[in-house]
Amino acid sequence: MTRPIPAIAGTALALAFAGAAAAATPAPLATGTFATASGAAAGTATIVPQAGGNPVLHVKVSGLPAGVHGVHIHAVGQCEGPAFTTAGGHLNPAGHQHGKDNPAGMHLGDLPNMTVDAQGNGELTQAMPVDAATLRAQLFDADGAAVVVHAKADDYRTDPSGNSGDRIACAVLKAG
Ligand SMILES: [Cu+2]
Ligand SMILES: [Zn+2]
Repeated sequence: MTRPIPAIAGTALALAFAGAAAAATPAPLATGTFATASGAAAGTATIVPQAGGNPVLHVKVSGLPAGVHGVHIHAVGQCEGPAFTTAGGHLNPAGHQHGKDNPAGMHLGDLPNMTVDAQGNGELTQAMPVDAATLRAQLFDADGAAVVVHAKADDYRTDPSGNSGDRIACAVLKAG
């Protein structure tokens, strides 16, 4: 009866490796795929939980106009082009005004501007100001949530949307 012992040890080792892999790359809290006003695929939004810290949002876009663009989490998970007004206003459970530079700000959904390069590519990484459980509850309420990219830069101050102009890409956030 020597065979079961190495078999059990091997299983334990495999589980240990699986656990380490899971800790290194946790399952996303939320994911979404951007579409432009004309319906073209334009990249992804992912929110990933962090060990010992708040979740981090990562936006990666392609095929968008070069320049500096406002990006926000909006309060409704509906992206009906071309205007994407169905996504509602900024995610704002605390009833604040818009923008980190606004004395009465900011919205939970407010994010830094994203620069899109001459090839149409842009990336944004931002730690969220709340923990995973709080964010999950706010994103996945009855009407969901979406990430929106705007035509112009967000001035971080002007209510309700930082003068960031038209909505040019939108991604409905889905759990996991
Ligand atoms: Cu917005
Ligand atoms: Zn806002």
